[in-house]
Amino acid sequence: TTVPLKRALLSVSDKEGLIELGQALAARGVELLSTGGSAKALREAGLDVRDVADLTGSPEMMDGRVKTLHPKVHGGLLALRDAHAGDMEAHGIEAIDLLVVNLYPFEATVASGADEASCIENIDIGGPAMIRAAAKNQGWCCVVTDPEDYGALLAELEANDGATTLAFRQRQSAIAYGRTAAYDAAVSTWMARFEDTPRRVAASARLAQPLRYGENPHQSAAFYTDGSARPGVATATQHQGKALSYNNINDTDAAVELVAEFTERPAVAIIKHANPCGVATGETLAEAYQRAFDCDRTSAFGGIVALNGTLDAETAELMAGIFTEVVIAPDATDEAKAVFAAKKNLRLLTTGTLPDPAAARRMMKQVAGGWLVQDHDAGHVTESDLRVVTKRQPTKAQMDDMALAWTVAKHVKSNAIVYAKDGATVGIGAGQMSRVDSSRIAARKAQDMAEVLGLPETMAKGSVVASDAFFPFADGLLAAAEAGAEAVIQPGGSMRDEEVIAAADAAGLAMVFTGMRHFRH
Ligand code: 93A
Repeated sequence: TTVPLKRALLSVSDKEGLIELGQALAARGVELLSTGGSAKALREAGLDVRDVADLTGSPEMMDGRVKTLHPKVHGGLLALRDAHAGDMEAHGIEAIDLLVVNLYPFEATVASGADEASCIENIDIGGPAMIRAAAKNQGWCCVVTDPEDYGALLAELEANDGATTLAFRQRQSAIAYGRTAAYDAAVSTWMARFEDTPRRVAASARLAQPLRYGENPHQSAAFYTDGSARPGVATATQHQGKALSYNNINDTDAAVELVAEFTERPAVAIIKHANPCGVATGETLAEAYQRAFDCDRTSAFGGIVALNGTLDAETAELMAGIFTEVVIAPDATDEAKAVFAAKKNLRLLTTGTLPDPAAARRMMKQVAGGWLVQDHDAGHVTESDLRVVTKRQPTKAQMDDMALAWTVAKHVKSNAIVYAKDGATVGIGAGQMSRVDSSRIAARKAQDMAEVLGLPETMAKGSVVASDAFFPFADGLLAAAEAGAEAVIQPGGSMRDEEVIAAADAAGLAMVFTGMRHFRH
């Protein structure tokens, strides 16, 4: 089952490590076959190379669209050296024992924002065809699709006297089919970009980082990126601190996606266990941070903080005062970085810009035996979508606070209840099985923080409240009114809307309906 390596075909777009590989193979007496650019690079390094066009007797044509699509190439890759010996002899086919191919950079071309013609030209046809052929013929042929595996290949040859073992070829075949599958998934996803229904799942996942463990230490885990250029946790630059954990990545994502919803004023979101425990806007980021922190100082301990603007020294000083796991911002000043430098365990990440919350993308959730796929919740209501349903009209300040509370509620696990006042959340209730419990928890938080801050009455006094889905009964609403809320924003649409509106009127509340729900589970 070991096959001595006599002839190799090298055809690579990413030329990294090509020369060294060519030299090492040549030193073992391997005959090198190669295509246009790869052959040129090898020749320039002084290596003896045979052009594929010379093997096939057919020149590269159509701007390279057809260069290796030929029976002499595919026969050489696919032939069973014993069973097909007759055919090989009859058609003058020479066995190819090793295929080294990496593909036209389709994903990178799409990510660079190139025009459609360039994207299409970067769909590799000959490369995947050869990869699949060589990978199928694993009994005889070895395939390598990633420069990162060149070292392993050379070690294999070294260990086996210039031959490859079946075990190695099987491993390489699995990698190879993984690569062509991901490649075709990326092409399919791109081609489906005009479709509005999520029919196909992007499977162009790339291992970004093995993680020490998953949600818990007994679960192994890894982080995969989808190759998209979306600014955020997957593409951020880490400036200091140890590697992010599974939970850190999950929370950091929640933080940056939430804060990106705020573009008009400096804003800060603090996340714990994927839920916000404080979100605030302010004149400055420092003010926004302080107010977000004051929403729930207890939970903010060990939290993840996202900012919508450049982290400055003043804000960094405030954050350095308590234990914070991760800070993520579009950028950070040198002074801010200097403040954090002393905090070895704090991770600082910058994203360059903020992600666009309105950008279309798909979300996937795995269930046993399958995946649920849906559009990302880019739902957004503007003031003109809102319907005032109570006798009392909300004030301008209440409208602003309701907009904030509603936006935050979209990022809180259901059932979500969010109290807000003067541009900051003052109580958040998340993830309860009953809405009235979420309401009570949020109210309780507002009360507790008032005590911590030494205020005479609850932080929710004179606040507004947002509910991510309708109040099915008046009880949740009345609990909010009792807690101090004076205006309510909610989707509406309950069978008992009339009863709920009457209760709001009786309690002297202003209430608006959004007509849109923001479940998040
Ligand atoms: O245009 S192709 O789809 N047609 C082919 O016949 C073909 N053969 C190899 N692309 C083809 N390739 C690709 O060319 C390889 O996958 C590799 O990415 C690239 C190497 O070209 P060069 O050696 O000219 O730089």
